[in-house]
Amino acid sequence: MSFVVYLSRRSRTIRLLVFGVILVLVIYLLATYDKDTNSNFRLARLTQNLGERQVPRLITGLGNFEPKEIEDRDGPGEKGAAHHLQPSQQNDIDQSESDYGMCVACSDEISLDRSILDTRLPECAHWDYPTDLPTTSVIIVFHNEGWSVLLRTVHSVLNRTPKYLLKEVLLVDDFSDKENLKYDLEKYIEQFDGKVRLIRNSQREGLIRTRSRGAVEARGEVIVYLDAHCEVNTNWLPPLLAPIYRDRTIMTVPIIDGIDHKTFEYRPVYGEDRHFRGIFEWGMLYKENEVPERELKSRKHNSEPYKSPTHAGGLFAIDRKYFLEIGSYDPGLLVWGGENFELSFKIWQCGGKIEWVPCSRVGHVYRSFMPYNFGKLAQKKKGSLITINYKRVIETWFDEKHKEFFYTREPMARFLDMGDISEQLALKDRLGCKNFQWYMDNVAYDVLEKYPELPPNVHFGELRSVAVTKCLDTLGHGPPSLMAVQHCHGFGNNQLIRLNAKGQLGVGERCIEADAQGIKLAFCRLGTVDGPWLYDESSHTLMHRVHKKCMALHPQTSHLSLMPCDVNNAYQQWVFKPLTPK
Ligand code: UD2
Ligand code: MN
Repeated sequence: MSFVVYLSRRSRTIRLLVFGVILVLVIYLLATYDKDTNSNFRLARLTQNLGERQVPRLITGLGNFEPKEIEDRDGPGEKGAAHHLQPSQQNDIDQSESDYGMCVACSDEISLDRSILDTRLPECAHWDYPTDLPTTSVIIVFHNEGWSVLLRTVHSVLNRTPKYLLKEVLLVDDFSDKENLKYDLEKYIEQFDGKVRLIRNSQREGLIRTRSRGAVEARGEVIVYLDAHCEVNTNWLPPLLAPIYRDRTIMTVPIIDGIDHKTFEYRPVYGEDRHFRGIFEWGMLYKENEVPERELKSRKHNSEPYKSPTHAGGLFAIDRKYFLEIGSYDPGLLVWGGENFELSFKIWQCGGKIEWVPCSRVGHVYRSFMPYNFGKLAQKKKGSLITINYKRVIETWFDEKHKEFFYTREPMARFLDMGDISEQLALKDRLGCKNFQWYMDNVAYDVLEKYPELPPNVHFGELRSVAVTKCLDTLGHGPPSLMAVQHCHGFGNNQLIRLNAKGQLGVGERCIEADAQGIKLAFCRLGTVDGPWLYDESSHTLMHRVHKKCMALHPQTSHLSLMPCDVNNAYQQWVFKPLTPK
């Protein structure tokens, strides 16, 4: 009897042991399961290169995520069509244009749930993505935005995002003072049963710090930032999450379509099969460039993500913890501008990547002008505040050689006080980041093709006419346009003229040329840094080497043109007067 008990006990132990071993084996196999070897995993190319820091996840399956039904609605602005108001509404149109930089009166007549056209490449509908993508907080920071425009952003996210992936829409109010935003939003978002959360700054922080606060407060694994005047397109989120799922150091960026600020027409930004990426010129203005062959060819399908040196700033997805680990944004950046470069240089140089995702499209309203001021934070004018931000960024991330290009293009930046960047330099050190030359050689290798190394300025400052003590001025016009002389105001800007060692006369990012009509502000020829001008310091003449004539001011009409050179004519004499920092 006791022998039988002994035997059965023993066999139970063996059975338990065998079962345990099998269990451990199954868990091990699941945890180390390599998704790339799964032939069903159609994103194999898209998401390979498992980063070292990748936490293995259990794949629970693949899903297509495409909506089951086509949005078929009729009404103003539906299918992304332009909506035109009546002539009798002109007052409202003008009022909202001046309050918001866009026609909020027009937006008010369009459904918050309106349909828009699917602007993606057709093949986008056929990708599968892992079903256990990370949960997401969509963070929308806002300051004095139009009610219907802000809420259409929220509705579009709720309507076009898989519920289980959307942890929350987090609205962060940057101290708005519009009545409806201040008093009615809490009530409005009650209908969303906690899916939409609202927090408010107790003072104006600017968009950069407000975004960093959003990251701290968010509850999702991934955070996605949107401006408060966006509409997300069909199945926009899974393609942004998939690259991050495989490598948490990838930041992903949707393709930004345009929403017209007057009619709210939703328009694809460019032909669906042409791809652009973010670069910059040496004054740190953001530019887009057609993606180089080298990068395009590294992919199998035209709808796959591609690497980009930088991004426009507003719309992107990033692993929340990763964003916090790399210090989110430099807290020394003020209000608006430059944060897109700061984050991009930091990500690339410190081991991460930026990918633009053609299958994710989001519409954005580009305003006619910036309707808000920078509040108490800005002791200075908007322009110099943005340049200070650029200076912090380049002083942290550029090397000596490339910093010089920035100061050549923005000579007054040398005199601006950028505050203390020692924390940023320490962070760079701590994260073991690569240098700027590495970034230029390996990531932003198309920048120099468009914006070559800048020769130093031989002169810069106001260009004063000796005859009338007035200064050459763009009058704030864009190119192509005639230039003129104006009262010298000493602030630079439209009167800050630079002559470089290769004869190029520039103002801001533009060039000064001459033709039969006169002296003109022109687009600089991409890829060139030379020009026709020769300044003679003894006679003070500015000669155009091709036409062999000199820049002259008409004594009566003040018209500027090229005239046969006459060194004794005061109307052909110009002096570069250095500007003093203000
Ligand atoms: C672009 C970016 C923007 C930001 C900016 C540079 C896109 C489409 N837009 O300018 O996201 O990166 O460049 O910094 O890439 N806001 C605040 N507080 C402020 C000012 C603005 O919360 O003090 C909000 C504003 O309501 C909006 C967002 O920040 O939701 C971006 O501002 P914007 O739309 O005026 O910037 P934008 O699109 O001209
Ligand atoms: Mn915007």
